[in-house]
Parts: sequence; C-alpha cells; structure tokens
Amino acid sequence: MEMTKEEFKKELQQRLKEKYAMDINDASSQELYNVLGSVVKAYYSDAWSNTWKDYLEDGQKQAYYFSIEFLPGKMLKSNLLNMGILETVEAGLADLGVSLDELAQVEQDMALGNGGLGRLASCFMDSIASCGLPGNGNGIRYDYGLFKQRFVDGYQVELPDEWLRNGNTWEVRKESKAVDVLFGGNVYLAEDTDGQLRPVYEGARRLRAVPYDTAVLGYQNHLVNTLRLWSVEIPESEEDHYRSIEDRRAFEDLTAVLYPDDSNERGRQTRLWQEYFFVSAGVQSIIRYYLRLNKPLDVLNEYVAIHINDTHPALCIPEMMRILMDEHGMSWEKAFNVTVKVMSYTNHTIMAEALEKWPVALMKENLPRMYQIIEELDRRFVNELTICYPENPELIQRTRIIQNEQVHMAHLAIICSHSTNGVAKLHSDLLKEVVLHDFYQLFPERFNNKTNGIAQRRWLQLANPKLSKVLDQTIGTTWRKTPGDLKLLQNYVEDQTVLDQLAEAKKSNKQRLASYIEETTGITVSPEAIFDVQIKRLHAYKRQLLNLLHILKLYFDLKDDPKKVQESRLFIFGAKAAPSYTYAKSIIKAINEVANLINNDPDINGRIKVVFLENYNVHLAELIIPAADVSEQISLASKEASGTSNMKLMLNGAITLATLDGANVEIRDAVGDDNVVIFGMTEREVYQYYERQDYVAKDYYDQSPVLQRILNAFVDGTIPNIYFEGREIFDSLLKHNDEYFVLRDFDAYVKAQEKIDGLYRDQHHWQQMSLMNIANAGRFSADDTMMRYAEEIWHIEPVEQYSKKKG
Ligand code: CJB
Repeated sequence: MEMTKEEFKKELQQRLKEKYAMDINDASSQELYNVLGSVVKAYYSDAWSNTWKDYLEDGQKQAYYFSIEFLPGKMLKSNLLNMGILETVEAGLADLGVSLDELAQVEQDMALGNGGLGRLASCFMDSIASCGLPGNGNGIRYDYGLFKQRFVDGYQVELPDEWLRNGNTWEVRKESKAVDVLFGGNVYLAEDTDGQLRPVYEGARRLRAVPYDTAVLGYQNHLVNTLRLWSVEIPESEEDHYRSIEDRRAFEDLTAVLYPDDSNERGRQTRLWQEYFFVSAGVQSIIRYYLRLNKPLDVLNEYVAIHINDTHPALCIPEMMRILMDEHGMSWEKAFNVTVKVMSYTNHTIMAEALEKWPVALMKENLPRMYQIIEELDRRFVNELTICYPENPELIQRTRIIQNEQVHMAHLAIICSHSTNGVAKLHSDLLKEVVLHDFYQLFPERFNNKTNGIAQRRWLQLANPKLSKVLDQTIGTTWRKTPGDLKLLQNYVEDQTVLDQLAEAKKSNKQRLASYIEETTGITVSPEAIFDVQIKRLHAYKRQLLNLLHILKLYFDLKDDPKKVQESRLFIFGAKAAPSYTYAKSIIKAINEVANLINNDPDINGRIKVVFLENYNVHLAELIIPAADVSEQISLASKEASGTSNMKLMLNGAITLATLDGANVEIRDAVGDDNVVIFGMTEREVYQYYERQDYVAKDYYDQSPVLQRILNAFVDGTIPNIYFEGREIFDSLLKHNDEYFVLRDFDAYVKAQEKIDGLYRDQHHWQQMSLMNIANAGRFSADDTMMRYAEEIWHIEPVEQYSKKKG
C-alpha cells in the first residue's frame, strides 16, 4: 500500500473535484474529511477483497468474535497508521494548508459500547489483524451510540449520540448478504416429506438483518479483516403484517440504541431481541460462507471458531444447533458435538447482578425455537449429571441451565462450549475457586486465563507522539511492531538525558490537556501539579467515592494548616453513569460540587484542583492518558475483573496507585513493588469479611474524627447543593454498611496517597519509576493476548503470506 506524498495530494484534489466540484480552499472540514476517507478506502480496498478471497481459497480456519459492543473510537488516524501512510498524508495535507489533526476531529467517535468490554473488543480486532490472524468481528450497528454526557448544575444529563448524522465513511452496506431472522409465533415439530422432524413456524415475525462491513486493517501487513455490524429492516414481503406506524416503529427500533448499562443485567425484551438478532444473522452468514467451501458441516470446527464475548451472544449456541439440525438435517448428537468444538466463551465479571438470566416465559414467547433447544440442552445435561453424580442432586440444581423459571446464560455458555476464560489471573482464579467452582469441577480442562491487553498502536503511537519520538530516538523503532521491545528502555534508567526527555514529553502532554481543560471548563490548571487520573465507568465497586473522600481530607488539612507541605494536585475524573443508576449519578453530582467548592476557595489557592471532564470517551481518553502522572485503580479487591485503563496509563508512564485487584496484580509483578503503590485489603481479606459477616462500617466512623468530618460534610451543608445526594451517600456508608468497604480501606488509601506525594517530590526518582512502567508495559499488548487466544482457544494460525510480508 505504497503512496507518495505527491500521488496522495493529486488523488485528494481529484476526488474533491469529482465529489463536490470544489478546490481545497472552498471545502469545509467535513467535506475534506469525507473525501480523505474515500481516498483511504480506495487504498485498502484491494487488500480487503484479497484477504477474504484468500481465506476462502485457502480454506483458512477463521475466528468470529461475537460482541454486543464494539468501541473503536475514531478510525482515520488509526487506519493511516496501519497502512503506513500517516506521515505522508499529514505532510501532504500540510502542503495544501490543511491540518490532519483538525480533520480528524470531524470524525464522530464510533461509540457502540459502554466501557471496558466494548473497548477490549475493538483492541482485539486491531490486534487480530495486526498479528496476521484470520478473524472477524460480529455485532450490532446501533443508530445511536452511547449517550453524550453533559453536566447541568453538576448533574449528569444524557443526550442522544447521533453518530451517523453525517454518514459513516468507513462502512459498506452489503445488501446482498442480508439474512432473515424470525421472532415470536408458535413453533412445533412436524414430519417432513423426507420423514424428518422439522419445525413449523406459525405467526412468526420475519425481520431482515442487513450487514454493514468495516475494514479492520492490520499494522503494515496488507491484511484487512472485517467487522460486520447488523442493522434491522422490515422486508417488503412483510409490510402487510404491520397494523400501524407505531407497530412498525417498534421493530425498526430493534437496532436503534445501545443499552447504556455496564456490568448490569438488563431484563428487557428489546435487549433479548437484539441479542438474538445479531447472533442469528452472524451465525447464518458464517454458515452460508462455509458452505462455499464445499466441506461437510460435521467438520465445521476445523474451519470456524466462534467466540462469545460475555454472555450476550450466548444464543450462538442454540442458534448453531438450530441451523445444523433444522436446516441441514444433522442429528442432535452430531450437532452438539460440533457446536461445543466451535464455541468458546469469555467471562468479564463476577458481579452477581451482571450474570445474565432470562425469564423462561419471555424466552418462550419471543424465541420459541431457541427455548425448545435450550430446554433440551438442559434436559440432557441434567440426565448426564444424574448418571455421573447420583449422590449429588444439589450440584445438578446449581449448575443446570434452567433454574427457577430462568435461563442462566453463563451456564449455557460454559456447558456448551469448549473453553471458558477469565480476563486476568486473579479473576480466572476466582472463577475457578469461587464463582464458577461447580463448573470447574465438572469441566476442569475448559477453564483458562487470558489476561486482557491493549492496542499499543492506538494508546502510544497515536495518542502520544511525543513519547513515541523519545522512544524511537532512545531504543529504535522496533517497539512499534513488537511492543515487548519497550523493555530495552530499562537500560536507560540511569540516563539523565533520557529521563529529562521523558519528563519533557510528559510535560508537553500535560500542557495539551491543561489547554483542553481551560477551553472546555474554564478552569485554569497548572501543568506543574500532579495529574491524578481516575477514568472509567462510574460504579460503586470502582470506588470513585474513596478518591473523593481523600480529596476532602486534603481539603480540610489545607484549611486547617495552610502551610502544610504538599505537592499541588489536579484530580481528574472521567466517567459516565448508567442513566438508571441513581447512586452513581449522585456521586457524579457530589464530585462536581466538591470541585466547585475547592476550585473556588481562595484559602486553597489552586493547590488542589478537581476537574470532572464531561463525556468521557475513547477520544478524551487519548488526550488524558498521555498526561497522567498517577493512575487510580482503587476498586475493591476481587471486583474488577481486569481493568484496561490501568494498562494504558502505565504504558504512558503513569504510576499505578492500586488495590491488588484484576490486572493490577500483574502490573505489580511486571514493574516490581518499587514502581507501583499498592494499598488496601486483599481479595482474601474481602472474602473473610463475607464469611464472618462482621464488617461494621460505622465503627470506622465512630473511631475516626477525620472520617466524621469528611462524611458529615455530605449532610451538614459543608458541600453545598447535595441535600439528597449527600444523604444517599452518607447512608450508603453508614446505614447500609458500606458495601464496597470504602471506610475500611480509607486509612490505607490516605497513606498510599502520602507515599505518592513523597515520591513525586523526588523528581529524579519519579522519572525512573515512570520509565520502568513504560518499559514493562509491553507484556500487556493485545497482540500477545490475541496470539494466546489463537493458539490455545481458537486453534488458528497467522496467515503465512501476511506474516512474511509483516516480517
Ligand atoms: N466489563 O465493561 C464491562 N462490562 C460488563 O458488562 C462486564 C465487564 C469490563 O470488561 C473489561 C474487559 O474485560 C474488564 O477489564 C473490566 O474489569 C470489566 O469490568
């Protein structure tokens, strides 16, 4: 995909003429962006069609990553980088008086996900292609992405995200690949002309699933995989079935909105429809493609691996069974055998409320054939277990798929797939030992760990060009392809020049963020302050509240003793709360009010500032992360399955301040105790409290004048304008006994923060710690994670010709 600067300029101007009959100077940014997009697309289109044709011709086994969320963010620069023409295009545009950065702003963030789970899926897409692996994504093309967050009087307000308003340059509508999906009605089995039992559908609703494909470019390796997102339409033949416009709208709305919940069960009919819709469309299209290989369906697993990302796509299992049996006449036993070998499943949380369960009645009514198959899967599982463990009926009751009139999606996914993995070592251990222990006893060989990873191209090369340049000058450029080579930086830990250059890059990123903060909030912040960052969804278990309590402590300390020695701090928050999660929204309001109080208090004089940036998204993360000094990873131990912002922040040289939760444990192992600040209860201690049931949050309050002052501030008017929210938070800690042990960990957290303060004062040492974090972040590359999925779960290999070109 070579292209010179002059060729690029010519092509751009030519296309601008063709499309808008305009010269560069007359075009708006949007028009230029559209045309640039079409130039880029034209450049990869050959490689795209070659890739899937090659896969087909070579009978290549492919993986399909099914996820109800993808969160790619902006794609222009990432595509340019992966094509190897980022600099050429940047320079060509500059010649024409256009800034690439400004054009890139025009692109809407593609926010078809809530948080970690969706962003992980997108990092994985990038890495699968970059490793030369044959793998594709399958999901939903929501008309509206995750809501836009605004603050009004400190409250979160949600606005619709009309990301498609100006079109989407990257997608290609594939009308000819549309498939039909059936919902509702009655299904019964009747003998067909060939003597086989086949389902007969009565009164089912037929909807059309139309795919929109997006190219997923590998990093400079000529490989282009596909992210296929499905959109609903009403087939012409069905028009008569709609009695009114409202009736029609209800079905058209199927792919309208992304459910804005994160780690929370959503028992709504539309959500169930969404799940079946993209699963059925995806599996049907895989089978259709497979049949072109002219291979028998009972060796499907030699050519196809389907990954179930969390339980939302778990209906892949009964849908595959349906297609194999109902449409291709396979026996139950054979179909089950193949299905298990094709499917694999990742669990992303141990939070009980996130473990999906669907009421039997709802499933029966909306997806009758799915329910019949699930019921049979459950019946056979129970039969088998009754034979193997006749003495243990409780085990059967605990593990069966249908319990108490509910379908347990995780049970379905584990029982009917060949692999279940957690997303960090601690999380996978907890799955085996506690949360899924029964299943681990039944199927020990199915359980494995795959620690999450991040696409280092986006989170370092694109987000932090300043640091990237220092790295190129210091250790060469191989880290760009092989993130493990970042390790070479360790050799410079005593090199003052390199340390100064790293500090300079950080400072410049802090300045960039400071300007953004000033522009968007009007708050002036000093780049000299410690930039202390907590960016993630707002959730009680992630304990943004603990951060806030500590901020209040610093505030009161400075009020009491204005001469107290303390580094200046800027506390930065970025977080969306699910619209229905009132407690999380109260915390947002409280943080905003505390920010107002502190930022405007002349006694504090800017020594502490608090900024809650609106509308945290991938793009904002790219701005915040390179500027961070401190990475707050302070969830209650055992609750954060992995975390991935922790990896992005360390990669950009922030020091992790963390509990031993999720992947923080592995970050500690990677950088060593001296280069991370750990505090708080271990997961074992948390479980001991659960066993003994002897946590009394109020004791901590009663015994600590410091905590009394801080907590009282929520209800005595010290923090203004939070009459209801303050009471809710106060009661959550004292009346409802502090579910996430905030008060129990408070003292340890304060000490850890004091340690951070002391470490930062010794700038030389701080820079050394920062360097060690960058140097050891390579192991969290999603490339490595994907290679492990490929080898150990999907059994696919990098395509030879691409890996050669890559090498
Ligand atoms: N996660 O973002 C979500 N949504 C869910 O519904 C369940 C889990 C997160 O997934 C990330 C990717 O594995 C994890 O890093 C994170 O800890 C987890 O909360």
